[in-house]
Amino acid sequence: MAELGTFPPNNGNLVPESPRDSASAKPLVGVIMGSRSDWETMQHAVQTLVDLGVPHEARVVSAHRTPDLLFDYAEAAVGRGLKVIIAGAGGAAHLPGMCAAKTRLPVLGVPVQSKALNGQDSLLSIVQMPAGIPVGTLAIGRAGATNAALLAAAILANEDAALAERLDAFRAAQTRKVLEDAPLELT
Ligand code: RP5
Repeated sequence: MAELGTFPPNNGNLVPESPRDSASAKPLVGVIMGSRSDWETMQHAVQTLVDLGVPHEARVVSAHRTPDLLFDYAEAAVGRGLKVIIAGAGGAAHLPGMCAAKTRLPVLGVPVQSKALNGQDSLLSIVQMPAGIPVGTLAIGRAGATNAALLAAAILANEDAALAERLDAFRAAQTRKVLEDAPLELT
């Protein structure tokens, strides 16, 4: 299992090490975030991808502090074989939108919970895209990061029967756990 507590292991690239993914698996999902400080949130996206055996990479790419790197990353994404990009950022969260402006890949935006405005700034920065350049915007914080990974897996599962089975199994296990933890007696 990859060590997910700190970022970044392996010089900025988090290599998947679940039983289903070899360390050399070509990444299908790119997880990018505006700052190392976003890792606390974005590790939940990465953990979910690890759990589902989805080959991925994780990198810090900032729309404001490393704009050229962002353009290079987004422009190269299709050619590198990525299928989905998950972009998390907080505050003036322009990373998902600018990434989407430079690639036709589906971009899923995760608003990181900011200290100043609790993530409402992040959410509105990401969600209010002009028609023509879509970003699929998730919830603020951990739930959004987890769901971005599940959504990325669902997109990939359309063309990957084994992943579809793992996703179905995850959902069934989740349902079972909720029912076992809080059985409801109907009278
Ligand atoms: C954004 O600014 C990042 O996505 C992060 O959420 C926020 C604060 O960054 P740091 O000052 O913690 O590096 O670009």
